[in-house]
Amino acid sequence: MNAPNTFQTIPGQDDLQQIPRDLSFHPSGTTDPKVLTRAQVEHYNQHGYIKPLDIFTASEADGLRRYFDDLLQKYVAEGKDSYSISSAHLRHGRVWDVLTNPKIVAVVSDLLGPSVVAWGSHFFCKMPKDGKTVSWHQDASYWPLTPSKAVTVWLAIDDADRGNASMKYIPGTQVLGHLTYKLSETDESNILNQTVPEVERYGAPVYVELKAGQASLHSDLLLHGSEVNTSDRRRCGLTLRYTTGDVQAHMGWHEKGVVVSGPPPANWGNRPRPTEE
Ligand SMILES: O=C(O)CCC(=O)C(=O)O
Repeated sequence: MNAPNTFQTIPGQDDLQQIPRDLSFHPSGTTDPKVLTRAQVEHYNQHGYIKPLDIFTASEADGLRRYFDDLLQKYVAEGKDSYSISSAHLRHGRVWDVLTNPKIVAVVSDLLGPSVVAWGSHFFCKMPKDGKTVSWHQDASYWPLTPSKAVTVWLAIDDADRGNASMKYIPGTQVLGHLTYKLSETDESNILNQTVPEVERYGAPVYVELKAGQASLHSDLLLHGSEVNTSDRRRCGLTLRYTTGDVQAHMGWHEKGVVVSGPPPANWGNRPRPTEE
């Protein structure tokens, strides 16, 4: 039987609650990073994120944006919306290439160590004035993975700034464990379905302003979200997700895996590059 190439973006609450998960922060133990500085590794451990990272040149970023424009047009023509392109590396060779890009893998390996599995790719594309938010949440809360050792590289496809609803983080919240959340209210117009309330008690937000081709990186336990895009400019980011080979994936999520560093772990799949661009 062929491995699946689509997955539910938001697993059911009941399914998640049945999985015993260790949702505690695992700091990076790297003392001798190859591409990051020690200060960046330390910043990740203390604050839960690193930004900005220069990944693609302006002309490479331009090529990627044009690729995404075409891809989005195809999805929209099929009646899908600008947040629907998820697990894209299982269907689109060009996204698989970005997920396995050596420059990005080197950054992630500096934090996670020698065994790294790439397993997620989802475009969060905020169209101008589309009214959608991403409410404050922790990624690990949604994922059937244990222990919580995943990091996200958020690659800017468009320039992202406060004006067009860049992401925002609450620094240091990755060490607080699994925070209490409520299911989001309809009027939040949340792209996901959980909201951590009253986040002011955890500190002030930091806004993740990036040029197209730059990236930020955050822990799966860091509180983050983004507001409504009230501008006339699109704000698209490609989220790329990575974890270590010892992490157990439930609900069949091991089938999303692409081994990008180290020997293939027995508990993960290793998906080849799709032929479709
Ligand atoms: O792009 C956004 O606005 C939110 C992205 C997000 O929640 C994530 O990277 O996990």
